[in-house]
Amino acid sequence: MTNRSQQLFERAQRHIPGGVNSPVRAFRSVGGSPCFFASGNGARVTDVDGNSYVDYVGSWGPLILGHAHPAVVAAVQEAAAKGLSFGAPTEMEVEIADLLCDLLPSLDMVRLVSSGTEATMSAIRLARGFTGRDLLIKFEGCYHGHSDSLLVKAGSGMLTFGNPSSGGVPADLAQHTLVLDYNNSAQLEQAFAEHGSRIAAVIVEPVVGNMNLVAPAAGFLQTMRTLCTRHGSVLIFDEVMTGFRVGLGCAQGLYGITPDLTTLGKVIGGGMPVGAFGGRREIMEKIAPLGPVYQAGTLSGNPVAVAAGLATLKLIQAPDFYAQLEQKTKSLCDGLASAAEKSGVAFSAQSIGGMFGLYFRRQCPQNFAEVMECDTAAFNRFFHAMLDAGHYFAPSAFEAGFVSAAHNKADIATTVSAAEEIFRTW
Ligand code: KE4
Repeated sequence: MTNRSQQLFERAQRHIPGGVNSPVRAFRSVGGSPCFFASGNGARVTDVDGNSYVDYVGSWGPLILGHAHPAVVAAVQEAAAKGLSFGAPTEMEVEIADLLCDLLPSLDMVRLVSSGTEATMSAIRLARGFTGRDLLIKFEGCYHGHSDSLLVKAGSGMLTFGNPSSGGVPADLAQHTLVLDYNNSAQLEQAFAEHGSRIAAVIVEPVVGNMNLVAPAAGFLQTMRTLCTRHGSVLIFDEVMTGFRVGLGCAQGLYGITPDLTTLGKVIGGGMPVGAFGGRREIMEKIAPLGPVYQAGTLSGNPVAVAAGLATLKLIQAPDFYAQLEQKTKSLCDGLASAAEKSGVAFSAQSIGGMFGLYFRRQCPQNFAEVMECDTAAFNRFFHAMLDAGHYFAPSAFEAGFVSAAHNKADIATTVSAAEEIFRTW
């Protein structure tokens, strides 16, 4: 007897490619068919069959306050009742721009868009327009959304330019992107030695969340900063995931590195579609209508979405917000790691702020090659066993997980004891 999620998935596949509106939701890397969720409340989600789960995905990061936070819902309802969209400036857009520039010293100016992809796509075009250069450096395992210049995989040789990693991306566009190894400072220095005067920008996840969680090695981000400054290239911190997730100052505050441009998303929309890019005034003034770099959006700065973002950004400024979030996330990781150790399972875990990585590998991976050594079959087995026990983790071994302010000690404890049970019979 198929359950309602499975019935809906069957039906969804008739008119939606893969039955989903974003590929990772399809459970293809973990197997099985996806849960269709009916509602969320705080740390929990409930699927259409009435099964409840402690949620460690949080819509891939936005729900740092948990599901349906009353203040966020009320702000959305109040804004919606005044009209859903105007295609004209509104006061709340000024309020959120001022707040973002207050919270992030590197932001002199900021432009709102509707997704992280739009933010990074626009930031790259802006960096190219500002420098008059074409070349872009990204790092293998980092994901910055699905614009063409970023769907590129490493070329054949260590420093050869990229090839498309997706259908539909022109090879001669991919040729302008150089894909390097994350945490390899020597390789980055070599790339600048060879191409420095042609490099428009380096874009990086300052803490990677898209090959599972990988932390920056000591000196890696500083090397990037030094090289970009020396060669007049734009350093873009893609903080769509880390922004207000790893701390109130984002990753740039945590590591003390000032990027030239920052991209944001997820948390700044509180679950509604908001992205942003911003940075140094002399760069941002190149954006239309001030400058020659075009960028636009019908729903950019949408008042209902911005209302959710503003409500979220206000609540994360509460005293101890991040200290408590960090403590809960760390206790989840420590609990899972000790559960695995008790049963001799090759497992490691780490957290930075409110995001975490789980690895079926004895040590936390420090680069893409080490991530690829993780036992994904073991992860997939863990994923489904935890799902059956009522704990929803990211349906891929190559994604970070997220804890919210709504998770309490009891939630973390039940998750850890469920894992203990599973590892006991591993
Ligand atoms: P969106 O276009 O999905 O809003 O943002 C793209 C993006 C940009 N930069 C970073 C660092 C990101 O993590 C993302 C999106 N993250 C994925 C999770 N791995 C979103 C989930 C999905 O693709 O459905």
